[in-house]
Amino acid sequence: MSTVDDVSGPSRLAEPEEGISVEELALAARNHALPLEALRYDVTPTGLHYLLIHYDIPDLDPAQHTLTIDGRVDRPMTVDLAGLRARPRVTRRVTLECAGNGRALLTPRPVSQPWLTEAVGTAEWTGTPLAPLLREAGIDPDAVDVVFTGADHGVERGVEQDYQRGLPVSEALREEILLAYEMNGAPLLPQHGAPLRVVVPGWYGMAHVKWLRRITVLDREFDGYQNAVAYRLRAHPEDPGVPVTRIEPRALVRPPGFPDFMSRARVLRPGPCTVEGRAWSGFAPVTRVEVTTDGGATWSEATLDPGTVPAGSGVDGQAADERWAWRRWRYEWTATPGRHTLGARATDASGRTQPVEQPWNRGGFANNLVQWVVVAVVPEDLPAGR
Ligand SMILES: Nc1nc2c(c(=O)[nH]1)N[C@H]1C(S)=C(S)[C@@H](COP(=O)(O)O)O[C@H]1N2
Ligand SMILES: [Mo]
Repeated sequence: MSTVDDVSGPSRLAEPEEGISVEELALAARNHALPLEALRYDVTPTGLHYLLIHYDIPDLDPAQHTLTIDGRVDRPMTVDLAGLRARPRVTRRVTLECAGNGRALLTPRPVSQPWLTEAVGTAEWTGTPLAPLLREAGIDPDAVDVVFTGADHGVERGVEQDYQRGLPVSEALREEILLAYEMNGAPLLPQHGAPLRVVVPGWYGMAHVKWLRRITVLDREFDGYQNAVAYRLRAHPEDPGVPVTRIEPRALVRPPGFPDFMSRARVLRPGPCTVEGRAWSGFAPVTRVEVTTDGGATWSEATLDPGTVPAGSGVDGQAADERWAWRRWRYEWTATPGRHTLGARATDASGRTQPVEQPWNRGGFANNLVQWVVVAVVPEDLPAGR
């Protein structure tokens, strides 16, 4: 007889010289990243937003879809999409980043979705705030966690499950949390959670449960797989670790010049060059971005763009609240012939910043090591037609 263990092994680290496996390639092909040139957009065009789907995209009929709120509440309820659409409508611009971003660059490499640095995107999410619904349902005073259940089902490290994530009740009651049914002004696409997902501004991607069908209030800490086993910062397999929560600050450079097809290394002409990119943090606003063009030997201040509108209500007809969106930064550089290693590091108002030495944990989570972009500054055209 066969068991799920035949197809679902324990987590592991790659051997020192082990390359990316076909299994990791299969994950990378399903779950694409943001092409870094798309850092040019304030709002990521939907098809360029990164994707992370643990199991299969479920087959859901929006007309039949319902959301149930139950558990430790006085008035359990079930609402359909029309009911949610009839409620107050809010749009927020929110940057999402996968907690595993940067994992494939770690040594040793945790074997999982092999992200480089681009598992990020910014969208305008439209939906209705969650907190009023929870208040209408009447949360028990002894509530501890709120569990969000998706309609997708799979097996992970031997545990069969629906995708579920718990949030502390204090977080779940933040007014900024949305039950979103639109992304960038259009109905959610299947891969982004159609017809309904939760958006938890400031938190890593795993909290933004897609294909949302149930919200359950618990009077204890949620001990489901994605909270108790998967998304924890652990030094070794027996380490109970700490939960992965909010997004650590990160800046990304939009690679200047043009790329080599195979290596993705950059080629650039000498002279003035605006180095630019985006920076974000889920803890506090980004207050500073520094740029290096010599591999981290020296750092210079970049200029942060002001947000285009101040944080506001984000109600329809007004500009979306951008407090939780990335900010553009720029730095004027004079490129001189030769090889240069560019990087940027963000610091936020809580004092968090980005390390130049890798922060490491078993899952490769919340790792915000500085991104390095190698550019060859070449005076003339390269020989054509090779
Ligand atoms: N139901 C469900 N929700 C989910 C996931 C999932 O696999 N199933 N993946 C999570 C993870 S790990 C991330 S990073 C984000 C990615 O959202 P996106 O694909 O819309 O960018 O969705 C989160 N929500
Ligand atoms: Mo993720």
